[in-house]
Amino acid sequence: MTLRVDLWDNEGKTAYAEYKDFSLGIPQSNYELRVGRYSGTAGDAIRDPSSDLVSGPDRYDGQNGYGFSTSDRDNDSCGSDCTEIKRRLPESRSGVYMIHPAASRIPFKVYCEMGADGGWTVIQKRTGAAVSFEQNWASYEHGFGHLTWDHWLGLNKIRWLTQSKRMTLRVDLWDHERKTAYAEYKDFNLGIPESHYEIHVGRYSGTAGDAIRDPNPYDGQNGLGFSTSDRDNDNCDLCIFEFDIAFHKCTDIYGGGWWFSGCGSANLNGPYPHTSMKRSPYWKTWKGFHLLTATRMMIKSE
Ligand SMILES: [Ca+2]
Repeated sequence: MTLRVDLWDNEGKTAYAEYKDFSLGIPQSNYELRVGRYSGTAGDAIRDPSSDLVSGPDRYDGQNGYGFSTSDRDNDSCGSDCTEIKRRLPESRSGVYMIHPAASRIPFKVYCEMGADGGWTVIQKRTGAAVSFEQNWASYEHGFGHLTWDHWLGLNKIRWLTQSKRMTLRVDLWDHERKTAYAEYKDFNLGIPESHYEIHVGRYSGTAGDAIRDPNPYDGQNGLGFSTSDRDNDNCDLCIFEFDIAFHKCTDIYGGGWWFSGCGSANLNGPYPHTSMKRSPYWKTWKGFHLLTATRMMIKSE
């Protein structure tokens, strides 16, 4: 079937949109909408190819593939986080979704990792050097990168998410031999902007080691504020690197932006490639300072 949509405005002007291969899904899929190739004069509203930029417009307007909703049957993709969307719509697949946490004034887009254990909201992902994580405070606060691959969601959005619900943080790590390890923390949340979004994590479980809550005060990072090259909130006043290089800002040696102490057992936002003067992404309790080739941080509500 071809679908034709005719529209008239209050000046009698008209426009149309035509879609090839129009069909509806089975009732159990809530009659989800499927359309193919577009032509017309009204624009392709149903398949709106909105970008996957983290810092792009805060909207996701595509409707292709969605079920039908009425006031008494909510099948839209909006939830307060990925966990809620997955619970409500168990068939949901991994991808970009619009969410609206209670603490946030506006809805925004996130990447949802939909697994057998529920829906996870991705807050950080790295697979290579294409997206630079050498960014300033404003970028780390509002987010950067591409939702469908490498990105940082943004301290303000992570805070809204953790303010609204009790969250578990999961950190996934990969090394150059494609070995993998993980760390999970209960009760993950970020403090207010005035506290520089200080990180708080609870009980640890996993295989990568508890790098964030290292008992050594120079290595432990729990309770510390976030630092970037232009905002020094770390616990390093005079630190020594490899016996002879003195520095007072952790980002000078470790790069990126992180909840540095002095400077700490983890930083997943360090620069690639490995040959640079700065340290690459590391999780000391798993691989020491050896380069991690890929990392992902994501959160799930209880
Ligand atoms: Ca410092």
